[in-house]
Formats: sequence, structure tokens, C-alpha cells
Amino acid sequence: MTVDDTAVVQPRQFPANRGGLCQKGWNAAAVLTVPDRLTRPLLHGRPVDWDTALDFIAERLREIRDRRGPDGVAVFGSGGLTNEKAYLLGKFARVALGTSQIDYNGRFCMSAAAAAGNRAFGVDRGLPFPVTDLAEADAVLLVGANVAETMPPFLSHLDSAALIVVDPRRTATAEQAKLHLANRPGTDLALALGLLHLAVTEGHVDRSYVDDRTSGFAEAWQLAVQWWPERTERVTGVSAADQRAAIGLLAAAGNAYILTARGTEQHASGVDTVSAWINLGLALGLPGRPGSGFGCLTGQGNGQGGREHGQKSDQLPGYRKLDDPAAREHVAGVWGVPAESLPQPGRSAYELLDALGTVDGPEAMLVFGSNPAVSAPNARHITERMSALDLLVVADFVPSETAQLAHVVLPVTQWAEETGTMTNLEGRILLRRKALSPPPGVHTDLWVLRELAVRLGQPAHRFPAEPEAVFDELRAASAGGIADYSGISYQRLRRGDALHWPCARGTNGTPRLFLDRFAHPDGRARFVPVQHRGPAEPADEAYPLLATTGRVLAHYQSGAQTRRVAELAEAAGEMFVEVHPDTAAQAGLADGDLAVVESRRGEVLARTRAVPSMRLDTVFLPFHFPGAARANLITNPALDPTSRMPEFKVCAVRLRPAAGEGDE
Ligand SMILES: Nc1nc2c(c(=O)[nH]1)N[C@H]1C(S)=C(S)[C@@H](COP(=O)(O)OP(=O)(O)OC[C@H]3O[C@@H](n4cnc5c(=O)[nH]c(N)nc54)[C@H](O)[C@@H]3O)O[C@H]1N2
Ligand SMILES: Nc1nc2c(c(=O)[nH]1)N[C@H]1C(S)=C(S)[C@@H](COP(=O)(O)OP(=O)(O)OC[C@H]3O[C@@H](n4cnc5c(=O)[nH]c(N)nc54)[C@H](O)[C@@H]3O)O[C@H]1N2
Ligand SMILES: [Mo]
Repeated sequence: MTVDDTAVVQPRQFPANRGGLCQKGWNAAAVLTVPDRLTRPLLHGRPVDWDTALDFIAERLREIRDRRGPDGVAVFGSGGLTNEKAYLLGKFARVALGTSQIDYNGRFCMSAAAAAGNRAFGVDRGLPFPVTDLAEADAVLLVGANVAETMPPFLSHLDSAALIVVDPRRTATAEQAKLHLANRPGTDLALALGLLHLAVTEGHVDRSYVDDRTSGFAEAWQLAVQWWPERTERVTGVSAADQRAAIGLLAAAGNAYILTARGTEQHASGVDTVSAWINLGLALGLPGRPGSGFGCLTGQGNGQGGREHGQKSDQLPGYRKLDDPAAREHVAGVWGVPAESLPQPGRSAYELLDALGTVDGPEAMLVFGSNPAVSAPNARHITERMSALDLLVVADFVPSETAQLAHVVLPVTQWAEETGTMTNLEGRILLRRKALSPPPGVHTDLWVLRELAVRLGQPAHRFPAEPEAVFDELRAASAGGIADYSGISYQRLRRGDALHWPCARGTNGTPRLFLDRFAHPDGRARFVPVQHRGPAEPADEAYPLLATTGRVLAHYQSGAQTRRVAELAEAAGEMFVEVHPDTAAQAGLADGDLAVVESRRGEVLARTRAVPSMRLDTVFLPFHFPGAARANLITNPALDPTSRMPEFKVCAVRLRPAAGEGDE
């Protein structure tokens, strides 16, 4: 590989990173040179040339479509894709395949926060303010976010703030907090209701803000009134004194923020839970006030942009809705197809994976940028469903566990080998320029989509493979939408303009939303009346412990990339389960023993890590490991009714020693 010195990747220039990069970032370059980098298409495991692979796929897709109709083919995308790829993937599904069956891994990531943000504010942008605003914060409530491990540069923005961390575990982030509320997993909604209760009874509600800028307070309060501190303590395990201390810190702060991440969102009640945190923020008068606010922290590289351009089952570019007739007309116009030809919304990610190879479900799936064999909940079942497909195609740069199941694997370029835009957590669009030449024989995702579209009968000009041409089309498709990119061009981005959407043509974008009004027609933010529900699968006699899952610093996601970098693999070691020493002892386990963690759906092998700060009722597993060490073998696919987010963060389990297992 050669370095193209006209264009260098310089992530350290971005203010959101503040001159720092996390360990993963420093080592991302190493992923570029992994020994098993894919460089040739594989058909049934054997290397073939591109024409053979693409012709094979197109022929099978046509055959399935003729027999089953367009919904016989599914597409699975990713919040790791650039805006250009996310956009073209959505268009490819709706126009070249005509299928409604497209969704993406963002469902597993930020969908709960997105839905709650839309509901309360009328628009979903992770941080409606620049991340640098946080430097002025006096207090920050971090809910279910372990930023010290998942977003290390971020903590530098919070230097001067009193941190309040809500996390069942004493994480590296909680270590740095002024106050750590170690609640029982799955009880955040009760805790948020309890804190709202205290905000009211202790006189901290910003009455004029509530009157002038919001609606629905009375209905939300009617439910929170039942959550007096002692009841909240019984349900959540957070003492009444700590609840008071938390509200006291927030109320005393001149500038305060509430920020959520996956710990509080990845629940079957995730949307209502985020709504409950927003309600608290609204009662305290935080959102839309300079120096204060509410936000949710992004996940994947393009977690924000990935949910704006139409790879979600119900969505069209510009954060438009697929079932909105005006949106269909507009986007169909840009695409040069009749609006009636666009499919209606299809299944959400888990429901889509669950339907694969069934009588009514798709018979083929194309995967771009995800590894559901490891990252989907109830992973054994999902692996079976993918294995039942007539055709599974995976585009990747490494042979992920999902690629290993595929009939066809397509070797594509990775981040440093291609140009594209990403939208960061504050809604700012960043241009990442190609810095390296890809290995010979490797093509971009955009090229793959164009080649397949042409083979499926589309005119080539409808599927440009040049990132800038795709972006220009995306701008037109997004014009007038919620996430309006029409005023953003590669030229402006190359110049270094800081552009946050919405950015209509001829404008300079919107770094801060909601200062004057929220995005609902009446300009008000909405309190949503929500009630606590608790885990979909509570602990019981047979499965007495609560398992939660998440991340560690040294590994990224399903680990497909980071497990291939020796230094990171070494730092993260093997699969483990964090458990209180007494809980371990009760199960006959000591630190270092191999354990079986078992739920109603399956079991996972993990090395016992006795951690004295763990709650007695809770165990924690990272989800970065493959095979029999997949945390998702045990997770519960119970879905949130609104966002269809699975309950990754809590299910009932039991522990036992693995001694003797595997010998038989
Ligand atoms: N090193 C590293 N960094 C990453 C990633 C990675 O894989 N590795 N992935 C990126 C992506 S895609 C994402 S989405 C982000 C995620 O970033 P985070 O949301 O910070 O990461 P998680 O570890 O999933 O969850 C955060 C915390 O939630 C806690 N938690 C578990 N159950 C509950 C609960 O019921 N309530 C509360 N309040 N907390 C709970 C866990 O103990 C965990 O410490 O990280 C991004 N950054
Ligand atoms: N138990 C449990 N499960 C979880 C979570 C949890 O907290 N607990 N978190 C969930 C969350 S938040 C997320 S985001 C998902 C993430 O899980 P996945 O959706 O599986 O995402 P990755 O592990 O990042 O896998 C990305 C794959 O795509 C490839 N890839 C990366 N970039 C590109 C690209 O540009 N093009 C193509 N074609 N391929 C690319 C990578 O090499 C890798 O194989 O996991 C979810 N699963
Ligand atoms: Mo994520």
C-alpha cells in the first residue's frame, strides 16, 4: 500500500476529539494490514474474479425476485458506513431491488434515543449543541455511558464538571465521578421518575421554562408523583440519600447537562426510559438553554449520519419518513422513479434477521458493515436464520463470523482507502479523504452497489460510484428535510467549514438547535408521560442473576477488526464475566475459573473475574468475542414497542463452573 500524500487523514484536528484519540483509533492503522485482509471475491469459499461473483449474485437475486417478489431479498446496513454509502444502500434497496426489507445495525445502537428525541423535541440530533459547549458545564449526569472506555477523548470536555454517573457497575467512568448511582440493571426508568419526583418536591422545577417552552408536564408528573424516594430506592437499589444528592448537584449547577448512552437505552423500555430522562431535563429547564442541555452520545463512526439517509426500514434521505406521501414524491423525483414504485416500510433489524429463510421471510440478504452472527441478540438463533438463506452476500474487508457463513464474500476498501463523509455526534459533517491506495483487486462499497444495480437492469448514471457525486445527489434528496444537507458541499468541507445540519442551501448550518424553539409545530418540547416497566425477563429462582453486556476499551464492537490486531487482542485477553466474589463463590466459582453463564436462550463460556465493586445481583459480559464466547448467545431479543431496540442490557441468568465441560 502506498500513502497518497495529497490527502492525509487527520482525525486529531476535529474539535470533538480535542487532540486525542483512543487506543482503537491509534491502532486502526494496524487493521489496514491484517494478514487475513480480504483481497479477492469468494464464491462458496473459493476465490473468483469480480465478474463471476457479481454475475452470480445478480442472477440469484433475479431468480429469487421472480419467484418471491422483491421482498424476497433483504439488505442489512450499518452506522459504520459513510453518509454516501448509507444513502446509496437505501436507494439500491428501494430502486434496484424494490424491496421493503432493509434495515441496519443502528437499530441495535441508537434507535431508542432517536425515537425519544423525536418525540420530545421534534428532531433527533445526538447533541443539539457543539460538544465543546460541555467545557462550561458545572454538572453532568451521565446515564449508562462508560465514556472512559468507549469515547476516551470525550472526558477531556468534562474537566470542570461534577460528574454523576448512573451505571450498575463501578466503571472507569464511575471512578471519576463525584457521585455514582449503581442501580439495578433495567431500573433506569424508575430512577428517572424518582429524580423527577424529587425535583418537584424539593422545589427545583424551572416553572417559567416549563410554562413557556414545554407542554405535558402535568401528565408526566401524575406518573412521577408515585415515585417517592423510598419506593424508588426499593426498585432501583439507589438510596434516597444518593437520589437527593444527585438532584442537589444538578439543581445547584448553573450549567448542567444530561447525557445518555447505551446502558440506559438498550432496553425493551428504552424509548420510555430516555423520555423519562428528557422529562427530568425539561423540568430542570435544561434543553435549549445556552450552556445547558440534553443529549445522547453516539456509538459507531457514523452513528448519526447513518440514521439520516434512508437505510432504516421506515426512512428516506434527509430524515424523511417513507410513509409520508410528500417525502416519497420528493425523493422519487430526485431518483427519477415514480413515487408509487417505492416500497412501504419493512421489518426492523431483529425482526428482519428473525424472518430470514422462513416461509414469509427473505431468501437472500446482502450485508454491508455489520457482523450480526456476533452482535445480534439471541445470536445462535440468528446464525441459524442466516444459514437458512438461499443467498447470503457479505461485503467486508476481513472474514468476519458473518462473512464465514456467506455464499459470496466481496472484498471492499476500508476507511483510509476511500473518501466519504461522516456526521459526528453534534451533527457536524466531516469529510474524510482517501489516504491510502487499496490492495489491488479491492473495490469500494459504492462501486459494488453500482455494479450490482447495473446487472439488475438499472442505468449506470442512477448509481454513481464517485463519493462526491453521491453526496451531491444526497444533498438534493435531503433538501427541505429535517436533516437538510443541501448547503453542504465537498468544496466547503475541504475548505474546513464547520457545518452542522440542518444546513439549507446558502446557509452556514445550525451548531445549536432549540435556542428559540423546539422543532414541533407549536415550538414546544413535549413531556411524555411514562411509567416504569422493569426488565422484560426479571430474575427468578431458576435464573437468579441479571446479566448486562457492553464494551471494553481494547475491543471494538463484534471484534471483527480489533481481534485481528495482536496488541489489542492481548490487552483484552479472552472472554470474561465480571461478578462479585460472593456471588461467584455461591456458584462454586473463584477468580480465574472458567464459568458457564446460562440464560433461557443459551450459554456462554467465560473466565470468572471477581470484582468486589459489582452488585451482588448483577454480572457483566463484553460482547466482543466470537463462537462459544459470544455474549449474545444469552441475550434477550425482547423489543421496544416503538424503536424495536432489543434488550441487550438485561436478562436473567445463572452461573456454574465449566469444569469438565468440553472434555466429554
Ligand atoms: N472501546 C470501544 N469503544 C466503543 C465501542 C466499542 O465497541 N469499543 N463501540 C462504539 C459504539 S457502536 C457504541 S454504541 C458506544 C457505546 O458506548 P457506551 O454506551 O458507553 O457503552 P456500553 O459499554 O455498551 O454501555 C455503557 C454502560 O452501560 C452500563 N449499563 C448496563 N446496564 C445498564 C442499565 O440498566 N442502566 C444503566 N444506567 N447502565 C447500564 C454498562 O455497565 C456499561 O458500563 O461505544 C462506542 N465506542
Ligand atoms: N450484547 C450486546 N450486543 C450488542 C451491543 C451491546 O451493547 N451488547 N451493542 C450493539 C451496538 S450499539 C452495535 S453498534 C452493534 C455493532 O455490531 P456490528 O453491527 O456487528 O458492527 P461491527 O462489529 O462494527 O461490525 C462491522 C463489520 O463490518 C465491517 N465494516 C466496517 N466498515 C465497513 C464498511 O465501510 N463497509 C463494509 N462493507 N464493511 C465494513 C467490519 O470489518 C466488521 O466485520 O452491536 C450491537 N450488539
Ligand atoms: Mo453502537
